[in-house]
Amino acid sequence: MNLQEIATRLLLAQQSAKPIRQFTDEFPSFSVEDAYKVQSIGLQYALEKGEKLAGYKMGLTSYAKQRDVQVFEAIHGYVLKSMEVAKGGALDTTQRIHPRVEPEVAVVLKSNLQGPGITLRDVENALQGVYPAIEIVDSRYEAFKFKLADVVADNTSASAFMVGRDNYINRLADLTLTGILVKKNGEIVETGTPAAAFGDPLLSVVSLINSLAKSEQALEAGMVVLTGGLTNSVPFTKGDCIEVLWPNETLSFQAI
Ligand code: OOG
Ligand code: MG
Repeated sequence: MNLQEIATRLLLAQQSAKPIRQFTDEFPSFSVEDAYKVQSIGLQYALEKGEKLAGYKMGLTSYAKQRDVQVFEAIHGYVLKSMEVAKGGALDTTQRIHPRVEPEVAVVLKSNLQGPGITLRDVENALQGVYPAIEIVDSRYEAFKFKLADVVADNTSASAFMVGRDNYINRLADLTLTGILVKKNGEIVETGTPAAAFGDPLLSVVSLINSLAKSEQALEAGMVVLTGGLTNSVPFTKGDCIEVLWPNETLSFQAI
């Protein structure tokens, strides 16, 4: 089992929008540690092509998401600048295999934080912004089926994201129980609240920073952190209009 080869196969699946078999079937010894190495090889490939790191994402931080994909552990991946979609923009489905959308909270810091030992208080003191966000996930595996190591190697299914503008930094007490609606073609298909992510999405940031510390990486000021899907993810196809409604802001896109 060659980790470079696994990274290359995942990249080809993404570029051709053709799904592949999960690696844990082929290589039963493929571990989560190997998978994070594959993920960083993938990031290296992207940076060599001139892509820029926009930040990180946490995954499977809510019970809804864990139950959805039957993987019961939080994971993390990276997001690139090229993955960002403008509010109200178009999302190209032809470049994707079986995209799904999920409502999330995005967090940005004003100063770098490096673990280990970072606490919730450290994150609160370093906050620049806490925003409504959307993530589009697109597993590179057939039938959206994977085990923990597979999904980590696949950069936690990262595909695209959108960040809103309504900053909750001075309303953090309101954030966790704020109601969110996900609409597909005008119909409500999911409802959720930020508390679904670890009880408080800021705890997801704490977890990310302490995980990044294992490879001596810091969360840098200005980077975006997607803190994890708050509901089941919602599949969509060409022609669908997706809207995520927060009290003061709606994030939407048109799938083309
Ligand atoms: C795995 C990625 C999970 C989240 O927010 O929980 C994730 C997947 O569902 O494909 O991004
Ligand atoms: Mg997500």
